[in-house]
Amino acid sequence: MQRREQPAQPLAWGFARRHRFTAAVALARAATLSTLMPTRWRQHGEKLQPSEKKPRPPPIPVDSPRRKRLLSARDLWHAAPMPPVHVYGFGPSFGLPDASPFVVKVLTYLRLAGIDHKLLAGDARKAPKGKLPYIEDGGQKIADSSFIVEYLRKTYKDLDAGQSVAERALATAVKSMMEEHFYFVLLVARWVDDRGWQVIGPGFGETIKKAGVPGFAAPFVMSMVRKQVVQTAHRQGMARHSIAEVEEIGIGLIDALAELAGERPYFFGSEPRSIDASVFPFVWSILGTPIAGRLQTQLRSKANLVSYCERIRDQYFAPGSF
Ligand SMILES: N[C@@H](CCC(=O)N[C@@H](CS)C(=O)NCC(=O)O)C(=O)O
Repeated sequence: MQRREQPAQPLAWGFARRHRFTAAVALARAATLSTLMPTRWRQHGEKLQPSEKKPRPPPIPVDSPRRKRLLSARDLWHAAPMPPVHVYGFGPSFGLPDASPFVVKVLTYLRLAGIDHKLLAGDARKAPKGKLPYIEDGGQKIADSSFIVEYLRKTYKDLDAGQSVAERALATAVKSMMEEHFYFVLLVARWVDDRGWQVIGPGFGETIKKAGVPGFAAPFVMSMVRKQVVQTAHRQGMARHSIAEVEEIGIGLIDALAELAGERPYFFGSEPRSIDASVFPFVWSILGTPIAGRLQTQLRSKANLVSYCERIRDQYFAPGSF
């Protein structure tokens, strides 16, 4: 195929046509930059010399009053009191700060460790795991008493620092014994055994009325919740035993606890540890709630556990402090 003849044109014209877009862009850039550039730069068409830039402020002398003022503001910021940890529970019961031993466990850790906190009425239906307690701290919610204690140990004060491996292992075993075994003995004594229900039922009725359940509906809600709790204890297995058998189990656990606790002020000696937060609430729940039965009689016969409980109660839960 033959090429078409191109008309002859000057060399400069061809160059201008080929580069017209590049030229237009360069012109536009220059126009924009010239309006944005500082006057001096525009006038001279060069960058500001370092000497013309805003000079760096001189360093603040170490012992100047201004430096001291700045430092003390920083120290104040760090030393400013933390807002209290918010603990959500059910509410006080029979002179105990809460009906739930797990809520009392969290309060016990907070008090043994000297962490500022506030106890508030919670709603298990709105709790992150559908159970109380949970806490709110620094904008985050933490549920389950054991995870809460872990959080408090890491964030505020570790009561178990320096604990031996053997003590740690024993603490894990005793914690499980109280929270996963003795708890269900307590549950049956309160909710399944009619003697227990007659004592705690009215207090529970008041709690649900305070939570907004109208008076006429309270008996219905109470019996519904009681049925649910009995069902839970039945599924777990404890409520399948007779009341006498459950009391036997409870007595065995109380005896074991009394042996392990010895005569020490706290479970492991003269200093409180996190295990005290798992033992004390269950002992206090039995001794403090006026449910006549073999569990309370057995616990009262253990002088070391009674004085352990009274010592922690009097020192950390003085009347009016919750
Ligand atoms: N493992 C949980 C147990 C807490 C728990 O069982 N809470 C009970 C009261 S003692 C509860 O909130 N029950 C309400 C429900 O199940 O709806 C913890 O350690 O916090």
